[in-house]
Amino acid sequence: MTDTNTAQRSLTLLGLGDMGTALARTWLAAGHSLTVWNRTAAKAEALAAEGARAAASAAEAVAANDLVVLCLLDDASVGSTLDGVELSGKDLVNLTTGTPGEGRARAAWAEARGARFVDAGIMGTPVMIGAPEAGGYVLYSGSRALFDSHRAVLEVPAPARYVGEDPGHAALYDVALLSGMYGMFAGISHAFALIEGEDIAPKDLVPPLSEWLGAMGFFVGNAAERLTSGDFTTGVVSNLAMQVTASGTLLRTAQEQGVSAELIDPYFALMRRRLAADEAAHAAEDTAGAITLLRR
Ligand code: FVH
Repeated sequence: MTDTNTAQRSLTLLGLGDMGTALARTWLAAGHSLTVWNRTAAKAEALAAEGARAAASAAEAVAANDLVVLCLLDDASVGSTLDGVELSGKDLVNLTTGTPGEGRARAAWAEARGARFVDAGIMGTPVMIGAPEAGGYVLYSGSRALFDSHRAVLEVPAPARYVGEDPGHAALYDVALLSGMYGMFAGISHAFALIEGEDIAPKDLVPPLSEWLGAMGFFVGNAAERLTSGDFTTGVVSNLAMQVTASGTLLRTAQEQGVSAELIDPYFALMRRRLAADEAAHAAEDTAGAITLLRR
C-alpha cells in the first residue's frame, strides 16, 4: 500500500554534506523526528541546534529508526560507514550517487544482512531541495514495498519518481540524464567560445541559444522512436550526408575563430563513421542511426 500519510515520522540520515544538510532541514521543517550522524561530528552538532538528534556513531543512528537514509560521498563511503552495523529489519534508502552496478551490488549486500533496500538518484542541487518549484526530483528503484511504505516521508525534500524493482535503474536513469546534460553543456561551452573576442556580448547569445536548444529538444523523442522501430530513414528531415557536410562548416568556423573543436568533433566523428561504413545505406538516415555505433 502506498503511504500518502504526511503524519510525523521518525527517520535516520547518515551524511551531512551539502546535500545531506539540505535534506535534513526539510525533514526537520516538516516536523519529522530526525536522527543524524556525520563522519565529521561538527555538522551533526549544528543540526542538533535545529532540532535533530545527533548520534555518536553510525551504528547508534541506524539503531534509532527503521528507516535509514544515506547521503554520502560515494558507494565506498556507504560500505565503510555501514561496515559491522546491524541492519536486520532496516529499510535503507541510498541517496548516494553511484553506478547501476554499485546499486545492484549494494542491494544484494543489504538484503544479505536482512535489510530492504532502495537506491536513488537525486536530480537536483542542494538549493532545489525543499523547493518543489525549482523542478528537482529524486529517482528511486529497488524494493517497491519499501518505497510504498515510506513514500510520504521521501516526498518531503523533493518529488519522488519510482522507476522499477531493478536497484540499478535509478542510477542508470540518473547517469543517462546527466550524460545528456553534459553533452548540452559541451555544446553551450563551444558556442560561447566562438563569440569570444567578437562584438557580441555573452548575454546576446542567451535568448537565441536558449530558444534553439529548446526547439531541438524534439531529438529526444525522435531518437527513442527510431531506436525502437529500427527505422532511421522514414520521414527524415535532416539527413546524415547533409549533416556530415554541414559539420565541416562548423569545424572550419571553429578554426577561423581560433577555437578548439575538442568538445564537438567527437560527435561529428561518430556521424562520419556511420556514413563511411556504408554511404549508400546511411546517407539518407537520421543522425539517430549513429547511436547504434556506441555500444561496445
Ligand atoms: N551537491 C550536489 O549538487 C549533488 C546533486 C546530486 C546528488 N549529489 C550526490 O549526493 C551525494 C552527497 O553529495 P554532497 O553534496 O552532500 O557531498 P559533500 O558535501 O561532499 O558531502 C559528502 C558527505 O559524505 C561524507 N563522507 C565522505 N567520505 C566518507 C567516508 N569515507 N565515510 C563516511 N562519510 C564520508 C562526508 O562526511 P564529512 O566529510 O563531512 O566528514 C559528507 O557528509 C553524493 O553522492 C553526490 O554525488 C550531490
